Amino acid sequence: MRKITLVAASILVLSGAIFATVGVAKAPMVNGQVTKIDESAGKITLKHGPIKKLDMNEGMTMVFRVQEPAMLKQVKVGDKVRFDTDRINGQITVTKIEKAK
Ligand SMILES: [Cu+2]
Repeated sequence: MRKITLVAASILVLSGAIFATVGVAKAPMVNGQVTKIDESAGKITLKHGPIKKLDMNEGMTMVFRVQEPAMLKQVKVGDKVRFDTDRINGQITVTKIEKAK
């Protein structure tokens, strides 16, 4: 009986992890506007709305690192954008960015 309980518990934990992963993947992109681009530093300044997964509950303007330098060529200052972020090596990093349609 104890074995069955253990298996059931493992399945519950596993499916929880899968749902959490899918949830992150489906998280909507954040709306923002480019206010500055620093290609030599690989950084972009974005005015953005709340980003719940980074505990930013209010909009603000801040500097982000970009995952790929080429991302800085896809947008220019003044562009309205949609972007996604993650903490990579402890640094808040833009992982995806596109012009808002
Ligand atoms: Cu912020």
